[in-house]
Amino acid sequence: MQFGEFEVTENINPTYKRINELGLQQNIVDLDTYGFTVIPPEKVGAPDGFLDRIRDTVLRIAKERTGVEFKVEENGSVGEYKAQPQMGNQFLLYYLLMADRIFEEWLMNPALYTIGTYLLHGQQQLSSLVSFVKWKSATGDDSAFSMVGLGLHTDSPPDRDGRLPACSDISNAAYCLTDYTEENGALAMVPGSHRYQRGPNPGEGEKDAVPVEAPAGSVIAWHGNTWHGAYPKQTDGLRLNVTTYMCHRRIKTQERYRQSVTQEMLDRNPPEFARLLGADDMMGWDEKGPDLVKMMKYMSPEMKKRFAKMAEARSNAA
Ligand SMILES: O=C(O)CCC(=O)C(=O)O
Ligand SMILES: [Fe+2]
Repeated sequence: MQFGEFEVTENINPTYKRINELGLQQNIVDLDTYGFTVIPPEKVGAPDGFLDRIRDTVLRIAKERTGVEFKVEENGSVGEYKAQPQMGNQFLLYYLLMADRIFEEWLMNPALYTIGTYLLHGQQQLSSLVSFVKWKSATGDDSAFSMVGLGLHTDSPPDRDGRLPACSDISNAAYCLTDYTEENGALAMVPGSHRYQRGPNPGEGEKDAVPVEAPAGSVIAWHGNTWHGAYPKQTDGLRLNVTTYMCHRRIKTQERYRQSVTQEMLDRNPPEFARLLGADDMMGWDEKGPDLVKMMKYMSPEMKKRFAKMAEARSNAA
């Protein structure tokens, strides 16, 4: 018997092997047990100079969208930035995959891809790729999205009654572009809360939260049901990240990549990229009906096999 080779789990076997090859076993145990993990820079394995390049790119886009020059060691300003939510000491740069090719490179980072594939069983689509640009609040009001305290919340969207599914529908991961310490506004996580199957009530979980400290170049990954928020930024300078939020393909994505990804982007990347961008997803058709040709072109190898078997069974029956 060989783990990683079972026939019935053929769609997840490559992920199982990749976890071992990349040395991510402990991170998987952390995620399953506590609902979050920190992947250190050496396991993130980005190429030399990548961290500086992506940080410079984020700062350039921040300038383009706000009209303000940004430096990591200086506090920022919202400038002319109009996107929601409007807050005094931070903004989110949305829709980054369409803003620069470096984010295509990041999306295919093996550690990031493997963790997302594990949490969403290979069924993930990119929901959003954003950067949180944050600095010290001049007024002391620092909570994300104007929530109280640490701003604890879940990323999985609850149903209208506030309940969450038992499985993970969402995986999220912050690539830290600056050091995360409690004083610098680290993420706050409530260990084990991914199993509660609901979000926190106002104030609930605050005393159980822990700061997730990690040096620049780390990836902090979490299960969509984990209660999390952020500590107030108390030091001068920026806290920067690139946050890659994935959802199960049966859920609506936050950003509209499936509709806007270009054929050129699909052609210059591996088939896994196309599936992350929903190229095999035919939902949302018009009077012409579903685009079956495109779906067949980009569907996973396992699904192709299942389709071939169905076609064979049909021809045998005829
Ligand atoms: O970094 C923060 O302030 C909060 C981040 C967060 O909640 C998220 O990325 O889902
Ligand atoms: Fe969140």
